[in-house]
Amino acid sequence: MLTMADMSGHAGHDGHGGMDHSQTVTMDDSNVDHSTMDHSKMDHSQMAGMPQTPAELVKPNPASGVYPTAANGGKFLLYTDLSALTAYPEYRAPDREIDIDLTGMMERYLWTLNGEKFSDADPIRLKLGERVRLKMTNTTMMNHPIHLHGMWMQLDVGKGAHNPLKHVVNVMPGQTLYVDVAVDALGEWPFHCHLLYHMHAGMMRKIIVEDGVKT
Ligand SMILES: [Cu+2]
Repeated sequence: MLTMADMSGHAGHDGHGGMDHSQTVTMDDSNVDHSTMDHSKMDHSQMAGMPQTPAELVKPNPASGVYPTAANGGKFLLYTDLSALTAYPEYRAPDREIDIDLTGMMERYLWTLNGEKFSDADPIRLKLGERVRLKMTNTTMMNHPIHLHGMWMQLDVGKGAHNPLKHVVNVMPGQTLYVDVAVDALGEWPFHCHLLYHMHAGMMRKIIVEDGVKT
């Protein structure tokens, strides 16, 4: 995998070429709610007050105005269709949560995290051995495929230890997703939007994993 040092020369490479993603997840049809696929009948006014479970959050936000559908009566696949083949061995509640808003604007072509571009922002510091939950909220009107190097993101789709392990999690407009990271790799790791023109504009952070007692 690429470290921060590698990224300086090869920013476009995703660094996971040797991994076999097909072994990581399997398709699971059992949790799909087909009733939601006909979004024309959705009552948006009632959705605001509904509890938002992880599985519900993974569905596109109808209020975003960007709601993908499948052609010819097909099914648009969602992250809730993914399950890990084997249960994650040390699944537990996270030690802490970090808010990461995906921010920016098309008009001035600014793309940032929490309103700050990479060159202005402090690194995100994690402790080896802790388990961190990232709350990623896309405040923009574009998709952002968020990529973490060095460690898995366990996307919360409501399946606990069978939540899928991901290198890249696409966050749709108006959507909030939660991913858990078992912090198990010392070093400096890039965390960025995988639309590279967004990354170059500043939608990126350095994540530093330090040894020591977890906080
Ligand atoms: Cu982006």
